[in-house]
Amino acid sequence: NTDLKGIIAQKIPKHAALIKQFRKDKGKSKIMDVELGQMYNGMRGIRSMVYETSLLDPNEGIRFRGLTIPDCQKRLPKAPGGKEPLPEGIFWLMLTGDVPTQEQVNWLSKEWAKRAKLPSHVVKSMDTMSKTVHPMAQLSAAVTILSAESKFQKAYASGVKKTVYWEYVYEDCMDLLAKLPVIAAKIYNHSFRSEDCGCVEIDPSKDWSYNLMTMMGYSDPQFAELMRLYLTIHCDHEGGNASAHTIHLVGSTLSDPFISFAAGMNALAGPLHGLANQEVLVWINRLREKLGDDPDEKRLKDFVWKTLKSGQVVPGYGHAVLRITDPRYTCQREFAEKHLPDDPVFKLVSAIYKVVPPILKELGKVANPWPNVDAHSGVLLQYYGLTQMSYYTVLFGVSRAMGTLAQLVWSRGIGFPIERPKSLTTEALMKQLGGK
Ligand code: FCX
Repeated sequence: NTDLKGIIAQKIPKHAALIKQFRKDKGKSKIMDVELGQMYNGMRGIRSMVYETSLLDPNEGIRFRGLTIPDCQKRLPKAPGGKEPLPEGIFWLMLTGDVPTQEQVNWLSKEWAKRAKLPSHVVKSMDTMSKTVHPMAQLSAAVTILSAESKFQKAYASGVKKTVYWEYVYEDCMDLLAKLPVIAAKIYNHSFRSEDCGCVEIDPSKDWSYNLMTMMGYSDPQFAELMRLYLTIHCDHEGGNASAHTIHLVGSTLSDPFISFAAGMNALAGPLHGLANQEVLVWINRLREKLGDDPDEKRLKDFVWKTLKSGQVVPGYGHAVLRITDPRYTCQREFAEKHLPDDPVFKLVSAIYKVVPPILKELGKVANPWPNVDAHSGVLLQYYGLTQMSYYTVLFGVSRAMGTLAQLVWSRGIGFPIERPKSLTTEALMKQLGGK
């Protein structure tokens, strides 16, 4: 059955009824106590939102609707002759909760290809944007402008019932997902390639990742495989991270999916979040300039300490929730071991993996000394010729759309209200706790 909208139309009322009963039975139950320290520490660890598409375990990593990354690599459909999962499959999984068949995934590739064309006003705005605008700002601007096409916005203005909001949100999310590779490729071509690069069109017989790659001017089938893996593993990381949470929050005001997603991209563009993949390669290149490709351990350690002593973070290491090496790092490392074992930058990334965690442990204050997803993605992209580091986070954003937009459909389907946690002043807190 490839009727994706019909499948979720059946599932949403069942899940909404389950939640209704659950709230009736357990609505007053306590989940946890909140400590003052958590309020001042970026709300770290406070269990305060419901997000259905994925769940992060500090000691295991991410699960998408219950499946780990190795599970997804094994069970999700592949491109002909390919070994990596098609991102279309993980979107289907997150949206429906079911592992899709090859037929369902092929349908999704075709459906997105069908919806991919950009309106001419968006093309015009993108073409006239200054090339000095960071690719992430271009992404945010292009998607914001695309909101002129929102079906949800029009339906809301015409007064449709709350129970059918999700149907229009679904249409907008599908349109946005379909158009994102075209937007992303246009940003790449506009920023880094000559005006007459002969940018190709979507090929409806090919998958989402392959189309993105070819529209950016790449053709190596192994790079298409990397793209499929990359776009699969960056898709979601439960709901509390800055980009997902922003999209969830803005969506809860009934802003349309385009402007909700654009808001999340502005969060992803921060160096402590998605921009870290750019920062990692900038840092590695600086290291290579100073120490060459094969520095001994002592010089490598000195370089890391110098970074820390100058007050900077080691990009790509640490995490607010994870307490292990990120499985998204591990699967990229496995890809590199298979396809580029002799690449000097990959060898350097491996050497860094040996020296950084003990140093961060020694520092004493870092909760997680292990690498996160961003520590490995840049080295893979640059191996295939994608050396423009300021572009990397755009690919992260294209992928992050899948989890966050799948959740947006569910949030409107379930009828989550506008999000509005309570804040307090320090004065009010002192009054309550008796501090001075
Ligand atoms: N290098 C140096 N110091 C680090 C560090 C790192 N990689 N990671 C954490 N620390 C420091 C923090 O800066 C903080 O110092 P402070 O008390 O002087 O302000 C202290 O250790 C405690 O922070 P901690 O609780 O471990 O981490 P947070 O939850 O506050 O922050 C991030 C998590 C990811 C922001 C932090 O580890 C970091 O800055 N890492 C480098 C940037 C990065 O890789 N970001 C990408 C994360 C992620 F995968 C993604 O969103 O894409």
